[in-house]
Amino acid sequence: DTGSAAAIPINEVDIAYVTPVTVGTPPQTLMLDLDTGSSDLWVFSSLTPSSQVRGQDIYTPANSSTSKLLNGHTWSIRYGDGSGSRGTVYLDTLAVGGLEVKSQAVQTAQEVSSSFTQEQSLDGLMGLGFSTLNTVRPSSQLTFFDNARPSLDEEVFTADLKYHATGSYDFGFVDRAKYTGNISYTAVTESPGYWTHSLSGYAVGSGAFQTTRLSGISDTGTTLLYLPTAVVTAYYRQVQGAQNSQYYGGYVFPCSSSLPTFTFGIEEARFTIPASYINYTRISPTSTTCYGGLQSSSGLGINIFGDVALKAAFVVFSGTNPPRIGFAHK
Ligand code: 0ZP
Repeated sequence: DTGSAAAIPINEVDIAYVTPVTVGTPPQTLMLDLDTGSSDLWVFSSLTPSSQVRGQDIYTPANSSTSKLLNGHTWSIRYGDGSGSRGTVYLDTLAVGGLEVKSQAVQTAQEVSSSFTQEQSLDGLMGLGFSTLNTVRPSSQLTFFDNARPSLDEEVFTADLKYHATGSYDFGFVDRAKYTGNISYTAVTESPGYWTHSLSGYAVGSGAFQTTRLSGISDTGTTLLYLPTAVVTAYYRQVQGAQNSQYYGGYVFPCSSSLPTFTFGIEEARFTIPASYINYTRISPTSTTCYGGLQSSSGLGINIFGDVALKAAFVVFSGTNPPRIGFAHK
């Protein structure tokens, strides 16, 4: 089996991408953020207090003939950015782009943090990290990918995220039409449950490629690219007026400054992030100060290859044993 579904930016700066997912019988459609940095599938639901719901679509287990309460099970998650949610668990049929899993743990929110309430276009998350990260207690649950795996043509999913446009997630196949040349693979360590791998180095603009192993996680649920301070300072040294602003919580620069590209290595292959992706956004609609798409990872304790990097490539998450990740040009 295979599945293919859209990855739609939720705003004009690609802060996150959502994908239509159907839950239950008859199908209830929700727009979920497919997140390779976590492993919980949770949704706004009829159990979420109405004071915490502001325009999101919800899952109502009572309206699904295939829903079943997973008795005595609860979950609670906190993300890197401080947002969080918690609740109870149902088992139900879930489908993404035509690929169906019959007994998927669907974690129904009984409480969501205010940042979720404020994000109208995000109805929940679908974790695509390794199942070891799943927070359901007392027995942890499998991700959609792990549940679908036995029936997939190939043990893979791919992410084709696009700059200011709709891309796609595919399950069970690698679509030759979505990339050019070869796919460059590198080893993945799945502990503690992220898609952890290394970059073989980097270059700023037309500068020399610096060969150095940078370990981090490929995370579709993180908006920006977070790298070590030394790399980030080397980049912003090339940007007129750039400064690391305590006030804005990261590197900012005059929107009129010209930015270099940023190249990263996956083994022998090189991928270049266009300058436009790194000129992430204006601080406010009328400001002439812009916020960088490349930021320091020092506060996070981990390098994160987020959407700013991932959308520069076609990315293959391969669930083989051992797992690996592949990058191709597109
Ligand atoms: C984000 O990237 C935010 C966006 C965001 C956060 C902070 C500063 C930003 C500056 C400029 C632009 C974006 C920024 C994601 C986000 C997007 C859209 C709507 C949102 C509404 C509410 C909250 C976040 C929204 N967050 C990253 C993150 O936590 C990490 C980060 N922290 C960046 C600081 N900077 N991503 C998680 C998925 C998010 C959760 C998806 C919120 C959207 C909703 C995970 O992918 C991160 C992961 C790994 C961790 C080591 C970073 C994680 O927390 N996993 C949880 C498991 C627990 C491990 C068992």
